[in-house]
Amino acid sequence: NLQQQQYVQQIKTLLKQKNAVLVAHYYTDPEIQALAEETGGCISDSLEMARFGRDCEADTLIVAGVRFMGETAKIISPEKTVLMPTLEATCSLDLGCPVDQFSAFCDAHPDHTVVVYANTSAAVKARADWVVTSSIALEIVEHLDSVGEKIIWAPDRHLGAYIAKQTGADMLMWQGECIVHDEFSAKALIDMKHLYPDAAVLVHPESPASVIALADAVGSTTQLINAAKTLPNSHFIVATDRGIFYKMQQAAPGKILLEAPTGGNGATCKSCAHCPWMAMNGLQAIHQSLTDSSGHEIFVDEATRQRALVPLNRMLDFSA
Ligand code: CIZ
Ligand code: SF4
Repeated sequence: NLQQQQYVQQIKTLLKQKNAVLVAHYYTDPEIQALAEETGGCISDSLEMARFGRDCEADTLIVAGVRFMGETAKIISPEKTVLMPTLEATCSLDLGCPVDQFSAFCDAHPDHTVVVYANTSAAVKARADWVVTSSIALEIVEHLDSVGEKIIWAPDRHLGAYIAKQTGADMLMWQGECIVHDEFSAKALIDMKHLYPDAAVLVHPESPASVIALADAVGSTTQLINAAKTLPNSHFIVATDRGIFYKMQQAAPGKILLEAPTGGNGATCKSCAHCPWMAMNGLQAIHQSLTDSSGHEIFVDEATRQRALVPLNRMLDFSA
């Protein structure tokens, strides 16, 4: 509509004026991803968002995603101003892993290497030996296992269980979950597969093991987009946030993309395959962050930043 178009035009002007760039996650709404694309920003997973933010020339990063993504950007690019459309956009994995409890858990198992998912606060990262994202978790845990390390894994229990199964690594699990992926239902998915017998099932490993067991491809957002590009099927049933359809459809034009079913129906599912915090990244909020940055800027205290940078750089160097 007209108001949306006005926001888009004004945001484009403001991005130029402030030498700012829009860095958007695959799970944000399609108009946000389209704007990132049109303005030379980036649309990606959390690992690539961080890398893009570090390597681009902009003075200011507008991180359209959830809070841990803004913090990660600030940790590795302290000289840049990092703004978020809203600082209220959090993540159930981050919320479910408070640093005090997590530190006590680590202290109780001092002989373990601490591996945390990127979906955590800066303070939790500061307590870790390694940070991983879902696109690189398997390789890093495989490596740690091969050199005989015992692992504390936090916070996503489904992703942790999947990696433990794939690698055979010794992993002590924190019991967190993503409210979006945790809702996908194996029972409903089996029914749906009967309706679309030729569809390939693409599953993000934050989903329950029973859903992963039905997958033709399991992987991070980037890996699932690649699977849609490569697999010959005409239909895909996709068990991750539906925001991914924007890029997946570009990568696999002409293919039919279907949302995997959640346990509830439209009236009872909690997140209905779209993260409520990702959904807070609207055009109006982006516009506001560019016109008045107060209440939009990410700060990480310097001692925490320096400690969190070590395990983050380990991941970036490992994946380089
Ligand atoms: O579920 C998320 O928040 C994901 C997949 C983040 C990421 O690594 O891109
Ligand atoms: Fe967190 Fe899940 Fe939302 Fe990703 S989709 S930000 S893991 S709650």
